[in-house]
Amino acid sequence: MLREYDCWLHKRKFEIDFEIPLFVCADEKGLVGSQAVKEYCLGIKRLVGIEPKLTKSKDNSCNAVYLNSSSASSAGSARDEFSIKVTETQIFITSSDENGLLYGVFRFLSLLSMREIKNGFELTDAPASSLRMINHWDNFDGSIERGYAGNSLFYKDGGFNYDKTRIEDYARLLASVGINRVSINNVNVRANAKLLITEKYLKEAKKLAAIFRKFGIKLFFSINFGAPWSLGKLASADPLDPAVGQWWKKRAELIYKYIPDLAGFLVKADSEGEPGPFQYNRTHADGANMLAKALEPFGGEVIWRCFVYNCTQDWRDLKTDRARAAYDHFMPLDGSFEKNVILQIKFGPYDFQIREPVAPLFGALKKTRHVMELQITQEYTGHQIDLCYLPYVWEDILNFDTAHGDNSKIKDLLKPTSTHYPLPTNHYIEGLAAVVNVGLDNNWTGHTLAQANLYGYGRMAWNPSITAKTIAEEWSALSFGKDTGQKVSDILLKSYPAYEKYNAPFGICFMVSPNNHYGPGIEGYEFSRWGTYHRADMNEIGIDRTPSGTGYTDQYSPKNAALFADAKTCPENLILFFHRLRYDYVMKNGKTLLQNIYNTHFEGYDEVVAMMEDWKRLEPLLEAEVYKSVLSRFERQLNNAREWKDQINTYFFRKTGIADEHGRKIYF
Ligand code: GCW
Repeated sequence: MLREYDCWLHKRKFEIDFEIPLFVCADEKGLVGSQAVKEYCLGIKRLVGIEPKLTKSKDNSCNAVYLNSSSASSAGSARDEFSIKVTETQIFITSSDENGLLYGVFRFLSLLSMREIKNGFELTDAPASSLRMINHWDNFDGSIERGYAGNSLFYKDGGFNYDKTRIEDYARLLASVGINRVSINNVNVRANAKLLITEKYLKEAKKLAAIFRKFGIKLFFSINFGAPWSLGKLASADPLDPAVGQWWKKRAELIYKYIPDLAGFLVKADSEGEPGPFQYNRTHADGANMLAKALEPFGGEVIWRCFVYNCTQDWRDLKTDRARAAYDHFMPLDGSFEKNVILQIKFGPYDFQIREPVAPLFGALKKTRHVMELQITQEYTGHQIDLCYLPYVWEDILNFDTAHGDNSKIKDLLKPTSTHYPLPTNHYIEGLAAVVNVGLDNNWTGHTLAQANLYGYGRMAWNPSITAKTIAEEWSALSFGKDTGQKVSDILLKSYPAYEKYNAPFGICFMVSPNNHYGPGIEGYEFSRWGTYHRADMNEIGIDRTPSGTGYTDQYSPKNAALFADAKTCPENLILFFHRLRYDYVMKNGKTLLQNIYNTHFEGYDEVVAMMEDWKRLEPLLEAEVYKSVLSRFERQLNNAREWKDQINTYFFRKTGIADEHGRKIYF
């Protein structure tokens, strides 16, 4: 097995310059607590080459590492919190709950690996959010919707089929960065996946849940809202029909017999053709609440996605604005959801585009529990062929100030909940969910450097104030050692700006080739039903989303509404999301919009050339397999960047007839 498989939990690769006590004192009886102890021993063996010995000691008198998840000193501490304390002869990793101990152990191991553990080291840390979730879009036939790293880890040929060790390794990776929830099947619940909630598959799901459980991870199932009629043969799936509610209650009873700690259901309803409450003229609160009542007796939660929009728009319709949809549907329902309903809102109003504004529901929703959805799998960001380090843009998202009151940045709104069913009396964001980028490829993520995106997601969900730079340095040091790591980290940080520059310009979105979403397709969505138009003509491009246009800007707080509505104050990386502009519009650097489009596209391509050169210089420092596999991805990325650059530049040159002021080659 190649090293890439170990990701950031690498086997001994470089020297650890701290002397670790060889005894471990622990008396953990719980499932997760004893796993934490096991992980400690495995981790030390991995990093130092020696397996520590377990011992029990009543007092703290040994030269040892003490692991304790019922530490009195941290009573009253936050959920999942841990403390690490290092003295000359002893190490204490303590917490007040078992998950906290597991997270403390993993953090200690990574700090040790990064050579940051020394005598006197102390750290207390707790996550900023309660829900740190991974969404799988895995289908039962083994395929993964928008998956770019091989087939599903869980399914094959219509049912469960997995390598137990691999799942355990996966759960370890996730827990090591603080993930505590995983939805295991695609939100588009089709074919045999509809049967996941039947006995045949529940028996299997139970075994999978047992593997994740040890690592403090609970499962969600994606369910099909139409199940009462498609599976249960009822006349409808109308959420207000008592027979439908009853059907779900019975179903929940059955499910919880197999998995008593199932976290709940994840639901995509009335979205891109999936069934939902609109079919019965009911609201999304009616739909979500009906399911919530079925899960409530078991402590389950319903995560209800807000990705609801008209996907059969006529491109001739200039009034409907897809960007408005989530807010228009869900804002009026604020306060009408059950206590165990959590809305899951994509970070932007469209769909995981390279640059979108943060969705206006954040900060505005006051009485409804909610989380933010990100996409780690690189659907629109280069399919894990192109290098695109996503924490770079997540940092921007987390730093966005919703301007709804004080301390209203997304990262400030992320707060852990203290009880199982917190009352939604505030507008806090309870956590993050993200569509994952893993599959059966040996290195998990197709592009080895895309492992940084998975790592980074976990770290940011735990601590939204951490910077993309810090994460890049951590991940690179853990994966390549500190010195080589620094150089890899520099490449990661260059990758997002480069990708953004050769992609659709200035927040215009959706110039990607239709359906598969890799490479340019400048008018690919222009005359289709998906509601994502740029409406470029010979003079202008973009949608006017100000009050004189679709009025989308008014969904923001007054401060942001004004900021976005004025082209002069609107951030330029989003200017074409909000405004319809002439090509001769003069941007802040004194150049026209058109010239800026040309410039960024030439630059983006050149930056890929430069990243590839940087990578080539690392050859002597890297394992040959990693070096070669990443290099071959850079070669493909270069072709892609070239297509983007040339097609975009040619497109605008043909529309406008205005040449590049530097006379660079544009094809026409
Ligand atoms: O981005 C779009 C994808 C679909 C996906 C959908 C969603 C699971 O193209 O493949 O379906 O979003 O988020 O539901």
